[in-house]
Amino acid sequence: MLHYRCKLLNMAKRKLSKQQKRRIDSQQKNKIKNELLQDNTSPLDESNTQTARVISHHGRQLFAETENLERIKCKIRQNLGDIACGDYVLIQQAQDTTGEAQNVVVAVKERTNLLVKTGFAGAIKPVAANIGQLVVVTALKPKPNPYLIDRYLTAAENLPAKALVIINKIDLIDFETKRIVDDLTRLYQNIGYDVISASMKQEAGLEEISDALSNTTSILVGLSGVGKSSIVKAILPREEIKIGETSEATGEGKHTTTVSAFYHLKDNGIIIDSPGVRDFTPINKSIDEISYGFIDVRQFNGGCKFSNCSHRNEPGCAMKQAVADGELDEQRFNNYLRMVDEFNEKDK
Ligand SMILES: Nc1nc2c(ncn2[C@@H]2O[C@H](COP(=O)(O)OP(=O)(O)OP(=O)(O)O)[C@@H](O)[C@H]2O)c(=O)[nH]1
Ligand SMILES: [Mg+2]
Ligand SMILES: [Zn+2]
Repeated sequence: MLHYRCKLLNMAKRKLSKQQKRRIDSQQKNKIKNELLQDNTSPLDESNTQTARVISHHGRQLFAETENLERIKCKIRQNLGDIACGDYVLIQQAQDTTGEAQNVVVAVKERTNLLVKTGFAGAIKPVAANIGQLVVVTALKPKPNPYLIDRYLTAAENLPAKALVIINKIDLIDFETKRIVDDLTRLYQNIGYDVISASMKQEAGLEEISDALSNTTSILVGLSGVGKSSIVKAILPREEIKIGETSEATGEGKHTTTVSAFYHLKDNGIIIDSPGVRDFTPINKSIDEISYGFIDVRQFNGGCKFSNCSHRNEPGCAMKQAVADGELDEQRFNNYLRMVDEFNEKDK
């Protein structure tokens, strides 16, 4: 009997020591994991990291695509700053408490550019990083807003990135809207931008769009409901994309896409279908950025009689003269002045 109890005790002891061992192991693993997740100022050992590109980002977690196109879920080390869809990140593996491998983003690589927007209460929110081309999507419904198009174009110039204008839903064309499409096309083509008229409903303009999106990373911007997701779906028929309903009452969409999505196209093209960006306001850091953003207006910079010309009432204004001579489009010039006014208002 005594012998048996001893045996039980011994077993308990062994069991205890096994449990202890597990606890110590897990504490050690946790330590590694926590060290990785915490802001670590010691130099990064890049030998056991891999590079991946962020395809979507939700709070402290993101999905990234490795160089061999494997999509992995990652935790993010603290204090890495803003991370956006399109960012290249360095990933290291750690083990979690259950011994399972976990990917941790330990650094964000230097970006070529970062598109930001102003969110609620003026907070600056990153939209996408390392963008080669901004595709400004407009449509016949909701109606094109040239001021918004110009705001996107100034954003593209300052990123810097190429810009392309797509006028979607031309199947809805009628006598009145035909003039809108023609005017927009002529205006932006004259300035030097590519303009593609398209209809996802009639599958018109698809090849032109596909060609324009090859060999670069593009982001689609434009009002909710213009058909950004429909364009992606049309050029990538096998991808599953949620297409939203357009509200018949207002002609506006319902902000169907809420998280940036990332798609591969033919010829190394990549497209990021951003959330509805109804409130997108490119953040101009200076009047110079606005002037630079209007590629047609900027060529008259420095040509006015007064070096501090506001281009409103002064004599010898090269810009007003250009408008009078038909060398500068009046609507673009007015949009430029309006953007300058809005910038100055903001600073008051
Ligand atoms: N008539 C017509 N309708 C279209 C066309 N392209 C898209 N639509 C419709 O427009 C609506 C909105 O399309 P989406 O692709 O969801 O619009 P979106 O720009 O992605 O909208 P958000 O994700 O909210 O920013 C859907 O009902 C589409 O079926 C087109 O070429 N012609
Ligand atoms: Mg969408
Ligand atoms: Zn002037």
